[in-house]
Amino acid sequence: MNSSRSQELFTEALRYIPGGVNSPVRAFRAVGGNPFFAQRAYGSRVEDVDGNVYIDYVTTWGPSILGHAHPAVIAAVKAAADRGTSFGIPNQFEGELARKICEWVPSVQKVRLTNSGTEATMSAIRLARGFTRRDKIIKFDGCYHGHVDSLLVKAGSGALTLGQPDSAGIPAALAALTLALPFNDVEALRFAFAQNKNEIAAVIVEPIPANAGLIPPQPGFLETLRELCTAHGTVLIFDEVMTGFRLARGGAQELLGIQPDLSCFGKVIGGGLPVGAFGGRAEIMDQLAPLGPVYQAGTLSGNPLAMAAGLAQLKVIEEENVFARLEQLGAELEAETREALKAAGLAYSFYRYGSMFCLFFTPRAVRNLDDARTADLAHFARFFHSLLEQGVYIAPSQFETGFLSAAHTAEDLKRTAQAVRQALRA
Ligand code: HOZ
Repeated sequence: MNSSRSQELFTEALRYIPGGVNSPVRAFRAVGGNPFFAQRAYGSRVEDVDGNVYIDYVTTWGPSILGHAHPAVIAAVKAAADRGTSFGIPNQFEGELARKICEWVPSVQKVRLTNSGTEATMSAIRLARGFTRRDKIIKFDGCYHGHVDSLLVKAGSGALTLGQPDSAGIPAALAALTLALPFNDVEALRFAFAQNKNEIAAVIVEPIPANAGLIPPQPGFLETLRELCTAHGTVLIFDEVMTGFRLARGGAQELLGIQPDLSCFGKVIGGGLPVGAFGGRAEIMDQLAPLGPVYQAGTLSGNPLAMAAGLAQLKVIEEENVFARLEQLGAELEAETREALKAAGLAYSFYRYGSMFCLFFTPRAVRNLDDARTADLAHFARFFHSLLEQGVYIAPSQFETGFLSAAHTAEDLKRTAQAVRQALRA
């Protein structure tokens, strides 16, 4: 496989960009080698600058739920761009997307749009602190909520991939306000609430953690969390940046039947353009400026291009019954992967919700970060490179989730299954 142009571009990028990338997990550090550089992407495929074409299971880390460059999304962006790329003045698209979010996610009565998931979680935490007038927050080991100071404690995703779940540069005094607990551990949760009575402003959680692989919540865990938050006047924040508008109309909270007080979104609602959103109970959201004392802002928030792309994508999801198609594709991929594991004599753990999936290179049932960390990372790295050689691209980290799009075909899945069988022997 020729990668000479990618190598040239990476060498050049290294001179001007730290590590040559604008987000660390892209750097291939966990799997070895250098990243390829994308030239274009369409449907289920991404093509690199050397002309290699891959079946893509990263899908720009989740946003491209319809596949890359879906005609409806591209047309909407072009039409919006013709009218101006940014106004810094309210525009009609913002209201339309806000209404859609509130309609699809019943726990969200009001919503504010941001430029990224990180901005959404950062703002939701500030809002919860302002609303409760408390300082401490609880998060869970391995959950990743963007690169927010107070949330980069035992974080997942790129931070975990590089073995740095706690970032340098975060004042100890700030980190001390974040209590990090093991996911799925009801006793630890009860203990933390009992030890910090009237002090916990918020609990933030990925209801289905998808940034340390994909970890299923155990029955009763999120239910107990909901009860404790209600009993203690603590704001429950679901980070649905990954799962929102992907697992169901109402995201993981619909699937699991639990309503948070606030939710954070991103990815799918921007159709591949920079976007984020946080929303929830009106009495909490109304604490935001200009109505209330909690400040939050953004020059490009509600950007017309991002809004138009997101609206176009949601429209197609609605009209084309996309969740049903994704479930069918996901079930097929799961069946093929389980067959391949059996053929290879490997008892590795595989988890899937709709179009999100993860193969953990460990036979252990994965319920929390410690379980995820038992994965054989060297075997994962060999698997990754074998797949890449065979034209299949998955995230270059064991601690990320795979995504299917509606553009993936039965033929794609068949080719992928063959590649997986071979890669498992690597
Ligand atoms: N898991 C990250 C998004 N939720 C990957 C994207 C990145 O860090 O660049």
